[in-house]
Formats: sequence, structure tokens, C-alpha cells
Amino acid sequence: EKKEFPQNQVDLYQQIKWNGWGDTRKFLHQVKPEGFVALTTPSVSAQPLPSLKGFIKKELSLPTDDPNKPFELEETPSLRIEDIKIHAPKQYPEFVKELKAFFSADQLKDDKLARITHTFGKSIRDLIRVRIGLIKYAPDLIVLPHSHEEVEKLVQLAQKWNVVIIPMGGGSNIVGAIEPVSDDRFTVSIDMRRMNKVLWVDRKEMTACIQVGVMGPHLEEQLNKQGVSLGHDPDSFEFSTLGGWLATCSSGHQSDKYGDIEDMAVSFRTVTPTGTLELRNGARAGAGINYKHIILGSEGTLGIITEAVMKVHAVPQAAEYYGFLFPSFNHAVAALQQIRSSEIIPTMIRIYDPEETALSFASKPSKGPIAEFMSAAVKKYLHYVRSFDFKSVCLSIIGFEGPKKVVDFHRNSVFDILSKNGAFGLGSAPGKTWAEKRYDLPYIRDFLLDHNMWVDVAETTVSYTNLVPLWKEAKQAFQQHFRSQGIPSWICAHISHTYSNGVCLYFIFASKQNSDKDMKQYIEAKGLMTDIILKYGGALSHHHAVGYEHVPWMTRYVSKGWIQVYRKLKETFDPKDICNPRKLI
Ligand code: FAD
Ligand code: PL3
Repeated sequence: EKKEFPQNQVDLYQQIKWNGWGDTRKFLHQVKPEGFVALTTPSVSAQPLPSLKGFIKKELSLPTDDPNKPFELEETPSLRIEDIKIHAPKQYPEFVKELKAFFSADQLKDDKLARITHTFGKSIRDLIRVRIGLIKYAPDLIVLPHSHEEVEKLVQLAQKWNVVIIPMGGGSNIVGAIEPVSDDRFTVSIDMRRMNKVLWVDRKEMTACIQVGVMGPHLEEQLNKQGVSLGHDPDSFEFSTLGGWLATCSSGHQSDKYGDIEDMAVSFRTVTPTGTLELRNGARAGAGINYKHIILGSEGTLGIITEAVMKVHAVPQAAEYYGFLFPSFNHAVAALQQIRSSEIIPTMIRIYDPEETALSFASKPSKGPIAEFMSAAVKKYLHYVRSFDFKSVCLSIIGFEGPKKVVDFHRNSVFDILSKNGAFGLGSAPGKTWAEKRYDLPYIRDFLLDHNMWVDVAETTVSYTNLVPLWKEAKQAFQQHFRSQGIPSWICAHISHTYSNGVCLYFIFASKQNSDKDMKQYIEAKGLMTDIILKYGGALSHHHAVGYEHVPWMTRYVSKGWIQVYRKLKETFDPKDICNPRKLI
């Protein structure tokens, strides 16, 4: 039976930038003639970021550049959507005729915007290509299902007609996870975002059953109305979905307390070409392999996840986030290890290295609490009384959530460890600023691309033993690589998720684009960073998944035996290889 969807529905892909990150109404730009950089958001027309341009100049200038010459940012705008050419969609009348018997016209799209936004994720490789209109393969059709049953129908038809299906959530992956890799078969992108309801909440078991196409804010809004929260807050929270999080083994800011997505998932329904797989609910089972882990992280290559039962927790009574300055990265790491072994674990511990600390200060607005906390008086005190060297200072944001009494106890215990390790408390203002601004950083990337620069990231899980050696070597190797070619470059890192036996170490690196504006620089940097990560026994990714970007390292990372196991699973669930082919391995 066909169900009509409200005609006034504006689909989410129409509200998200096709050639950049996030909300179409939020962007960084230069204010002329004043020359500073400002952030415009739906609520604020232009919020000056007075230090950012100077920071970029300082970090991305060559020693030979004349410091007295005015610093002009080159303009390198993206093409307009009207000017982008995309090959016509393939036709498959027999398949589409059957599809139309079950789906309304409003659920099927093949216009240019739909096809472009369902091809690219948000990696630097994606943004560079889409901005210049380099589109090799795009899906031929986008289907927007409303229910588990509709997904089942769609997968059955795809299996019958040998059609490639690629599930898509928010399209926020940065590993090429949703892009078709050939055009030998008709390809459908399954946009899950109309499946966005919380179906039930069970306050006794503290679980919720959720349609997985829901995006972060809409999910929390529905859960919060019932007094609960999932507690999964990745940097991409505003523009990614529960299905994407499950399919990529995602991790959020507060994972130290609430767990990574695999810890929150109880069960889910997965539609594969050979049938639907269900899982049992329950706290745990020691009855054989934990089958849930076969689907988690499978990136749409084994089937489509439609609904998930997730653990939820009460909306925290208290949520307190504080800022600290450490004299050096080593001091911060020592404090972190002591906190972890004290077994009183904060909800979040983020530690920025000196370079990212400088970026953090440089990208703050002029007014507000953040401007005050680094007042001249504090600086003087830190320098003269505490002997801090500002070149090596590291900012840390530490958060506590839960019942007030628990938060009080955790905070006091952790503060004790911090002060024993030379940390200087900045109070709650930096925590407040972090919470308000935590989704803003990726908008800087679009601004850099608009001005002949690029920025990319690499992240891993690394042991405590290898943490500082990896941090040092990766940064040195990156700087050396670009310095030897006379290209200005910049690199920083932070620790974003902590475990008893290691942490997530996350690098951000930037450079000027070369004259060809190609991806050579990025590809070299990515290779360099990944090789060093693997050398130190790091995970190929802590939370960014595999897609096709990480495939070249996959055999080295997991070993041939496990790749054989995966291949057998793929043959079993998806014998015609219609589910997101050539991703993962
Ligand atoms: P998509 O990008 O649409 O898809 C990702 C993969 O999942 C694809 O292979 C797709 O086929 C598959 N998939 C999607 N839905 C389903 C489904 N229902 N069933 C089966 N397969 C499906 N990641 C983190 O974990 N933590 C972070 O803090 C974080 N920060 C980020 C910040 C930025 C600015 C960006 C651009 C990315 C960030 N990411 C982060 C990466 C990305 O957001 C995650 O990988 C996220 O989980 C992807 O979700 P999505 O809904 O956008 O999935
Ligand atoms: C996935 O986790 C994130 C994908 C993109 C993130 C981009 C981060 C941008 C940071 C901006 C860095 C400014 C660089 C300044 C150069 C001197």
C-alpha cells in the first residue's frame, strides 16, 4: 500500500550545504573593508572572530614572506550548482515500474542537487572535488523510505533486478562511504532521513526503540521530552543519523561516561538481500558470538539497519564543564593517566596540545567569558608565579554529568589530581564556551577552501605508552614533509576520548593549496600520517570508519584471516554484491 508523505516536506538534503559543511545559513566570511573574519549563524548576522585571520597569517606564512606586507587572502570560490555538470542518470524502466507500485513519486528523486548530495560525504577529497564539479559516478536514483517494511520491499526489488543500494544517513562520513565506485549497474541511494521517529521509550529498562534515520538534535528532542537522553554527541551531531553512527562505530564527546555507540546499542533490525536479521534484547548474553558486532561498523555493506533499541539514561541533573591550563602536554597526559587509574572518570576529558590551544584562543569571538579568562592578570600570574611558558601551554576541557551529588564527588576528586599535576583552573567559562561552540570548527574548513588553503584530519586509538611518541613523530614528519617542499603548513592535535588502556589522538593539519589545486598534497599527508599511526600500533581509525579512503591499509591492519571471514559474511548476506560494493575491504 502506498503512503503519501506530506507535500510540504523539505527534505534534509535540501537544507544542508552541498559543497561544504552543515547549515546553509551558517558560514565564515571576511568582513570588508575592515578585513576581519566573522561567523554568520541563523541567529547572528556576523560575529567577529578578531584573531583568526592573524593566526592564519602567522601559521601559514613562510619565513621568507615580508611581515610588513598586508596579508591578503586569495579568493578561490566554489563553482555554483548551476555550473556543475553531472552525467544523466541511467534508465531502468522495469525496476522503476515495480518501485513505483510501492513508493510515491515524492519518495523518488533524481534531480541534480539530490544526486550530488547523495554522492559525496564531507572529507576534504569530497569537498575539493565537488567544489570544482569533478563527479565521476553518482547514484541514478534516490529513494526515501518511511518504514522498515518499505526498506524490505526496496531491498527485495534491488536483489531481484541486481540494483546497487547504498544507504545514506546524514552523509557526514569523511571516508568516501556513500559514493558509488562504478557505473556498471543501476545505483540507488537510500536516504533514511524520513525514518526519524522514536517509536517507544521504556523507562523501566531504560531503553528506546528508534527509527535510525533520525538526526542528532531531532533524536535528543524526542527523547528529552520523555526525560531521557542517548548521550551520543559526535562533532557531527547536528548532521548525522543514528543509522550512520551504528554503521560506522561512531563515538561522541561524552563516550568516557556513556560509552561509544556499540556500548549503547542493544539490538537492531537489519534488512539484507537474503532476509531481515533481528537481534534479541536484554542486558547481555554469553551464548556464542555477539552477532550485533557483525553489523556494527559494516558501513551498509551487509544490509540496511532500520530500527534500533538503544540504552538511554536520565537527562542529567547536573552537567558541569571546566577549563584548565597545563604547563605542557606531558603534564596533561600524566594527569589524565592518574585520573583514569583513580577509577573516578569524568564524563569528558579533552586535552589540546599547544598548537590547538593557540587555535582555540584564536577562533574565539571578541566578547564574552572566554575573552576575560585569559586576561592580562591571569597571564602575568601564570608566567611570573607559576612559571608557565605560553609556547607549551595546553588547554583542557573536563566535564562531569549525572546526579548532583555524584558530580560533586567526581569533580572534587578529579580537581585534586589536576592541581597535583600543575593544572591551573579557569573555572566554568571555557567549558560553557566549548559547549556553545563545539560544532563550529568545521565551518573554518570551508572558509580555508574559499581562500586557497586546505585542512584535513587523522585520528586513531593509541596506547598510553605510545601516545607522546606518536604525537611527536607525526607532527615532526608532517612539518618536515611540507617544509622540504617550501610549502607553509600547520599541524595540531588533541585527545578526545579516553579509555583505561589508551586514548583517541586526533590530528588536524592544514596547508596552502598548490598551484594545481589538486589532491596531491592531501593524499601525501594522509599516507604519511596513516603510516606513522600504524607504526605505533594505533587503530586505523578510532571513529571515522573505512569507506574507501582507508581500504589501502586494511589488509595490513586487520590481517588476511579476518578479511576472509568478512568476505564469507558478505557472500552469505549479499551474494550479488549489491550492498555498498567495494567499501571496507
Ligand atoms: P553517512 O555518512 O550517511 O553514512 C556513513 C556510512 O554508514 C555509509 O557507509 C552508509 O552506507 C552507512 N549507513 C548509513 N545509514 C545506514 C543504515 N541505516 N544502515 C546501514 N548502513 C548505513 N564521527 C564520530 O564518530 N565522532 C565524531 O565526533 C565525528 N565528528 C565529525 C565531524 C565532522 C565535521 C564530520 C564531517 C564528520 C565527523 N564524524 C564523526 C564522522 C561521521 O559523522 C560519522 O561517521 C557518522 O557516524 C556518520 O553518520 P551519517 O548519518 O552521516 O552517515
Ligand atoms: C571529522 O571529525 C572532521 C572533519 C573536518 C574537520 C575540519 C576541522 C577544521 C579545523 C580548522 C582548523 C583551522 C586551521 C588554521 C590554519 C592555520
